[in-house]
Amino acid sequence: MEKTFLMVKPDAVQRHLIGNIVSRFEAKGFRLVGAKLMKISNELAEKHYAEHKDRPFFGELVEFITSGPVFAMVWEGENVIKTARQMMGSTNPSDAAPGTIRGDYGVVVRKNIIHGSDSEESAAREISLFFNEEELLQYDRPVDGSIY
Ligand code: DAT
Ligand code: MG
Repeated sequence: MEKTFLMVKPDAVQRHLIGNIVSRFEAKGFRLVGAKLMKISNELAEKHYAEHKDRPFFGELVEFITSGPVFAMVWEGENVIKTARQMMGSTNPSDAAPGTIRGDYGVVVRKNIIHGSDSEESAAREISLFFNEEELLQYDRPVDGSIY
């Protein structure tokens, strides 16, 4: 089953949005297979955002993502990578549709509430950066028979 890496960013942890965000993916029918509240080191932040290292906002981005606790998660489900990106909304909350997470809660691009992997390759890379294999669970849910 496809997996993606999602992370509630420090702004949204401070704003008590962890539960709301987790609820959306639970209600959708995706399965949570790993989660932890953690403080990201500078080294991990630079690896996670390596594709942006030459962008003018890279320093600010690393400073923000390391500024306080984040809630890191792995979710599983059919087409979860693409669907989670749609549920998050556009990168800039001012372009994000109402009903999406960024559209409902974000105002500016620097504090856009949530991260989500954008491809199978980035999902595999990001999951292995943030989680050990023992931290990812496999379990059955009777409700899956009503989702699939
Ligand atoms: P996404 O998080 O939607 O995958 P991205 O990978 O292009 O977006 O950028 C990573 C993060 O960097 C994004 O969530 C917020 C920040 N960011 C992107 N563009 C920015 C900009 N022009 N100014 C400041 N921060 C920006
Ligand atoms: Mg991205």
